[in-house]
Amino acid sequence: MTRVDLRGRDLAADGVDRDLLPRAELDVEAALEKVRPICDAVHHRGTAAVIEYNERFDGVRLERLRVPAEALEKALEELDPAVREALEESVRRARTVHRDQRRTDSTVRVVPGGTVTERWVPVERVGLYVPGGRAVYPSSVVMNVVPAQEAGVGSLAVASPPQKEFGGLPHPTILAACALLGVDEVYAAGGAQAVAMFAYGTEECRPVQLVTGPGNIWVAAAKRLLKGRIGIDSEAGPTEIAILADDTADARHVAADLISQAEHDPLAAAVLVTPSEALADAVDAELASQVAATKHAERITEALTGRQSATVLVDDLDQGLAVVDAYAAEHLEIQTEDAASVAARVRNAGAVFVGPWSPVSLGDYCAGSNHVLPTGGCACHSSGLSVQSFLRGIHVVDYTRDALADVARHVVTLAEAEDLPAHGAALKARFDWKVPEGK
Ligand code: HSO
Ligand code: ZN
Repeated sequence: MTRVDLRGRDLAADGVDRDLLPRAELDVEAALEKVRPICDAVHHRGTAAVIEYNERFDGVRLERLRVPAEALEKALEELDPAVREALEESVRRARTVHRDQRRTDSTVRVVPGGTVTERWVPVERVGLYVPGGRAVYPSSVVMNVVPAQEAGVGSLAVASPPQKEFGGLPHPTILAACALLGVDEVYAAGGAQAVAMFAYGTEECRPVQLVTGPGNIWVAAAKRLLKGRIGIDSEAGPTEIAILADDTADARHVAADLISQAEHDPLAAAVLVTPSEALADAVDAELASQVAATKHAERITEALTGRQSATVLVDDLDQGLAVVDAYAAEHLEIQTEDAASVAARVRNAGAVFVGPWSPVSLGDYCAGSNHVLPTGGCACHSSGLSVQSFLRGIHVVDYTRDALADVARHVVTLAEAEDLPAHGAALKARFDWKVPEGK
């Protein structure tokens, strides 16, 4: 991998210039104009427009988009038993973690007679987009559906592109994962038209309030365009792995883990941050031999040699932490001495994987953690998908007459200070147009 040498810089004092760090760029903005007419067409012409765009982009003309129940059942029956067992384990662990994230309503007594309750209410209906093509990830169905279900979302629909080789249905493994999770509303619809179908609703599909799930640049653009009308999770960009490692790390493991995420996409980012030049050399040597033996060597090589991937040399772990914090990786592995205390100092990452026995691949499938995580540096302000992503907190305000009388003069004063006297009048009207003195 390319080397970026940051040794000798006072990063703690100067801060880390993000431009020094490698990163892929995805121009979602440029895709917006192409996606706008697709969304408008679905808005105005419903299912017919989705069918036309499916035909144009996926080469399949369908009569109906809704996948019949029998097709879902059949896909589950025909699923490889080992894959079914693995998915069931993945679901079990994800449920264990996500069930624990559920919030309970809480009431705070602000003053005698005045309470504010925070009520957590699930989003009523959610649309989950599941990509087709190169990325057929039943594990992502698990990672989106489990938190939604644990949050108590009442209605969940899935859309995934129609596949020519499967008679116009979405990929059978995706259908099987939906069936396994008890999701029975699945549509053969892909790209921007699927997101628009969810947002506006069609004759077949009721509109949803929230769309989650990864997708290509067109899906990301449609989500950005329709945000506001619908809520969205983050716009998923190409996968990233950063590894902070010292010379206690095993170069074979470090290389294997960098390769594991590079396998997703030629634009995937793999970044090694280390104070050890010897480790950096050993990892490069390992990459050279391991990549050649992988099934997807071509795209892995492209990802590892792309400008988004690099080895960053630092003076020590303190400087290394400043770098990984500035990078804010989707996945961050800590492979150092006393990894748990180093990990405890990380501020920015989508998920942190501690020590030699917690590789990112574990988190992708079976750790119990969620693998839908912020990319592109968004981990400095956003979290991965969780039960919380599917809930809204509603403040319920309940004051008695006396409690209102006590604070009325402050409300009136602030309203006047903002030149909004009608706000104050709403209180005065309750007290014969006088401002109560309060206690
Ligand atoms: N690493 C991907 C998730 C995934 N990996 C799905 C395998 N399948 C983004 O976190
Ligand atoms: Zn992965």
